[in-house]
Amino acid sequence: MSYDAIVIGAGFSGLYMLHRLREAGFTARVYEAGDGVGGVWYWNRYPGARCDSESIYYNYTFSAELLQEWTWSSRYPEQPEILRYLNFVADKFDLRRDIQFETRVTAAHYQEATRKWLITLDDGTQVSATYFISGVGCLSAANLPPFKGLEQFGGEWYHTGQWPRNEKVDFKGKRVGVIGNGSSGVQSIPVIAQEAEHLTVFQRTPQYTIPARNHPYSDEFIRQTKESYPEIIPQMRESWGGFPIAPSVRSALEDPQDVRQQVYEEAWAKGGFFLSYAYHDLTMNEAANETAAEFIRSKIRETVHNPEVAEKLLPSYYFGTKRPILDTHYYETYNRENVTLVDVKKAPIVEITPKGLRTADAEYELDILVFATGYDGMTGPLLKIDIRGKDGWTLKEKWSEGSNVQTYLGLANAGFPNFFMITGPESPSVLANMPLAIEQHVDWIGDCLTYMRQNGLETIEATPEAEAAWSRHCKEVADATLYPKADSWYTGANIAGKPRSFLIYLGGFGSYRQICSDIAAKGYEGFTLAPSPKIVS
Ligand code: NA7
Repeated sequence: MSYDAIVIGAGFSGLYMLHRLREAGFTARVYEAGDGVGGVWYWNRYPGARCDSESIYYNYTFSAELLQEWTWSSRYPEQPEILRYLNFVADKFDLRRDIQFETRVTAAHYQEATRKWLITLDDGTQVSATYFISGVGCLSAANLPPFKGLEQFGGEWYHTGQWPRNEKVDFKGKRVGVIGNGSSGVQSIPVIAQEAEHLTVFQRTPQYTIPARNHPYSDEFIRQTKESYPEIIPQMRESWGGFPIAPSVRSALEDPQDVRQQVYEEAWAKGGFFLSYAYHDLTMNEAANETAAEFIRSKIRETVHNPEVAEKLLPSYYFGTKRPILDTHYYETYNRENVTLVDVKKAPIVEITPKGLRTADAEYELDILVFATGYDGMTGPLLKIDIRGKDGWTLKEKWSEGSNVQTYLGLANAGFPNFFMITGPESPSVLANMPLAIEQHVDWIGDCLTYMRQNGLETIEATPEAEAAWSRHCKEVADATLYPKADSWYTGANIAGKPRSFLIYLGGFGSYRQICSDIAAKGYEGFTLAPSPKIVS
């Protein structure tokens, strides 16, 4: 079989890409590993999993009708509701007929003779396409650290990002261990603690988390929001992060201590990401950062009754330089009698035993072990697939060369014609409102393919020079901030042996959008576009 385009993944990216391709008259096929749509929202079914972008902004915006038809229940809905939304979208736009479920793409090789991509599926079938588009997401390659002895564990174990689909994990009466306290750990720990007989949290690095202050939306609020979308959406598109929130223009160091305290108290009371937006220089200036960091530490000391436990929970990295976390009663959970916090930086995990887990100084008996250990972010999902461009060059080889991963705009790669990445490395992706970032890439790709068809062009490929310049720009922007100093999945530092490079464009979503539009308007500057030989001859 041959298609105009093959897309991997039926999450937010793949669903809209399919719709956009079909609307433009291209033939397209989506391959999806799961047995349903949803992507990250299909796989992340762990207890407490919820969105931490405010739901009224966590939408596709391409269809005014869809915006009016769908109604979110609360500020931060749980995973099942977001999955229902994506199923609603798939039904509304009749997307399923072009999606092949329970199918993984194992390889994608560019054939220079035919200028087609040859795609291999996990059942051995091969299909081809002119365009190969990745919608694999940024956080779909689960990181299961290679702890010694996992195979001998006598209990049940789960990774938060590969949670069982058809059975409820029953924590009642069980001794549960959770390794990891990023967003997934922080969301699941309070929920598991309520059910388990005992919960032991194995924490390596304390994190800053801010109350989500989730609440149901009133009918009136929903009515007003739906009415205001025509004004809100342009603001979102032009903003730094894809939300209609104007960042502060003030430095944290401009305000006297009492005023700053008030600003932080108000942001804390609102919950969500307001604290990150409280001053413009929190992720730029160490002293400014410390004011916010110390404010959160004071909240931890206030909330957690046992001072020794509170002390273990105090973070020391620069606030905001790892993905900010929102919680519902996270710190309060450590006041429960049935919860123990173990510092595995001080006494590292040595092995998983048949009965539980052994650290350097103690042994813990466990019935269930939950790995909230995160992901090989940004590049991991793509590198799980054997992707080869011109001359058989693999993406893995390409991204191992030089001092950092190189892409053009996070959308394309020199050496890999007609291959597009939706929210690839070096795009704003996860530091923007994801559905919006995805839509922008999908629209850009859709427009590009239409332009190529209209102009009799067959291949598009980033030039090495444009790519090197973009990567340099990404690095310069990141290096002017505190972000690269943190050991996070943004830098690849969370995966042993992964080359360290800042994998996200920090110049802001609105400016990035403008850059991409300008490049398209200049006839795809920085790309080489070639006509189809049959048109030339
Ligand atoms: P994260 O944020 O990467 O968190 C992973 C957690 O697992 C973090 O606390 C890690 O500690 C911990 N971890 C990882 N490996 C180990 C080992 N070997 N030993 C002990 N602890 C370990 O992943 P999440 O799934 O929570 O969130 C991912 C994104 O999803 C999030 O950023 C949002 O964008 C949504 P560390 O901090 O590395 O010391």
